[in-house]
Amino acid sequence: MAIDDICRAVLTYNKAQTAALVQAEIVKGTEIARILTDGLIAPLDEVGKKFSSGDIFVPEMLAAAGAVQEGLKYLSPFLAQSGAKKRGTIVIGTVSGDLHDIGKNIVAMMFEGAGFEVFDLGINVEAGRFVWAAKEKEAQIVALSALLTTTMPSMAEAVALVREKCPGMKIMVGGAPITDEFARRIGADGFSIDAPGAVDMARRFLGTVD
Ligand code: B12
Repeated sequence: MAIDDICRAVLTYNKAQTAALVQAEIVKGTEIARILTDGLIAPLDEVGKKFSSGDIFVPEMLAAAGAVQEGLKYLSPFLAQSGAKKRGTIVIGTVSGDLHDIGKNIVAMMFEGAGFEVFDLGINVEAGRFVWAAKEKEAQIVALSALLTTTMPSMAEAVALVREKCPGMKIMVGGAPITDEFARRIGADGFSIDAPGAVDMARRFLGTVD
């Protein structure tokens, strides 16, 4: 099973093998979403569990992330491929104190693929930078990512500041610890559990549902 082989390559921190197997699946015509979800994201969940149980540590987590990023390089042209008309502008970033960016990058690529112009502020983004970028780029949507329970307060702070300084801005949030209930509590307009859901929500926000 070739998809399982990709998982194994990630779980043995083998960048070159992950890249080669992802390329082979693309050539075979395997659905891109399947390579992404079952081949690259699934093993990261496994890595998270092993980290929680103390079987692995930060260096292994970093090595697995490196392998996934290597595989993603080959998927990104497909995810970001767009024949679609320009739909609007989105500023995205991982909130202050948080260095996780794999999920945020996937969301950003899929926004691009759906025809949005995307300004990615990267990781560890202070609340004020979201406000600055949203105004500078005349964005309609600000999208915030957080992967740590300890950075959820930074997300709340960023939502509050964007709300105050950018009236009318649509704000969406996501990341593993984020829930619908939390999103509502901090005053965001929406939450999605994954990247395709984020794209649907952005389309709904701008009234550009096909
Ligand atoms: C890889 C990884 C790392 C890598 C990150 C590399 C990188 N470039 O991103 C490194 C090694 C750097 C790392 C560091 C740390 N990590 Co870490 N990490 C992970 C791991 C294994 C995978 C994360 C990931 O990429 N998942 C895959 C992506 C695709 O999923 P995702 O990010 O959730 O994104 C999807 C959705 O959430 C959604 N989404 C994401 N963003 C957005 C945004 C919007 C707007 C929307 C709508 C949707 C959306 O769409 C995405 C695609 O479908 C997770 C475990 C896990 N299962 O999550 C732990 C995990 C998040 N890390 C954890 C911890 C503890 C840490 C450290 C504190 C460890 C330490 N002691 O130093 C540091 C913190 C560093 C920091 N300040 O940020 C814990 C967090 C626990 C908690 N209570 O918060 C986890 C859960 C592991 C665990 N089980 O304990 N980590």
